Amino acid sequence: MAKRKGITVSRQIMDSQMLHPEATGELTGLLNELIVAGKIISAEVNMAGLADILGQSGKTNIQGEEVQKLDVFANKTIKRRMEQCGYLCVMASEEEDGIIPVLDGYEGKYTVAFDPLDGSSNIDVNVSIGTIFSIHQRISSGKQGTEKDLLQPGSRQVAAGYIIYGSSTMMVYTTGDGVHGFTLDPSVGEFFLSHPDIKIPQTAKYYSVNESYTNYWHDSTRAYIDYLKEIDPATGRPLSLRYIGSLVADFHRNLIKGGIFLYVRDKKSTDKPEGKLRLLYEAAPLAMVVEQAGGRAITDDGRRILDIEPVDLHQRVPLIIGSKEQVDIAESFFLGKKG
Ligand code: AHM
Ligand code: MG
Repeated sequence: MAKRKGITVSRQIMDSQMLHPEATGELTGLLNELIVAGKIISAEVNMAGLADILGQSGKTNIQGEEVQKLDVFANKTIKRRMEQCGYLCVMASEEEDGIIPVLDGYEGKYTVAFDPLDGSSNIDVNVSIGTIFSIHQRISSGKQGTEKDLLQPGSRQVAAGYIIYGSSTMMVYTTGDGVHGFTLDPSVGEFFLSHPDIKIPQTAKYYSVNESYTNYWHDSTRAYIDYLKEIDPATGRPLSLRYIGSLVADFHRNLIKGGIFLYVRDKKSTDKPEGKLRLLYEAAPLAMVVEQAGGRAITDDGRRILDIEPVDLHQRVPLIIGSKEQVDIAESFFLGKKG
């Protein structure tokens, strides 16, 4: 149950709009539309065990992965709400190949890139999954937006965040003035402020990596993960491994408790030379959230995720993200200064 502080997410968004006299209310409107989409998806996710919607639709997305029915539902729900909200000029979804236009006559000044249901391989086993979003201001000047509007670095995001469908549904977002977390109270259908001004603990308690890839790891990855298993004199124990395989859920736990998540390049990555995760739909929005919460997000060659200039809507990127102190240590291993 949400800690009832009485502040709804809409109120909070409105309050931060007030801090910017130049604001037109369009970003507020856009976030509110995303919240409605999130509530609809949340209801559907909660019903999934009951309704005959579970299982796979038999199609694959452009990444060649199985698309499950709830992914399709989440994708459609967000698209339909967004295409006529009047605040967007163009969209992109992890589930679709090209850019998604908005309805004629409804063009606005923002773009949104979204992963409609991240961690979808976990749907039918009741593990937390989530919707991730990234918002930019358009840079093109025509009527409809273009791909160029979406291919902007994460440092230019005006808002980013996620909705996690877990034991409760939460929305975590930033508009560049800290990170705020809201919990959905299903009895009234409202998100209430439950985690004001989230700060990620500087020291990590957990590490999240798919250890089954050990045999493919480069020496630097192996040396770093071995280091994490050494006894920390400060705590008398190693870091604990927690890996759900659902990025939003792994990220969220580490954000609240302190931790580091890694999905880096390995020796086997011939089909995915840059790792698995996508810059626009996963890495960049979570990087904005983590930095706003006092953490760090980099690649395995030390580049700041938010500085990367995207060249492709679906480009993948190696990701190291989490508590600052721990990302700093990881960086020294990956850059060959330790290990
Ligand atoms: P998805 O967007 O198709 O669900 O894939 C992304 C997911 C992430 O949520 C998760 O971190 C990762 O894939 C897990 O991959 P792996 O099974 O290789 O560990
Ligand atoms: Mg995903």
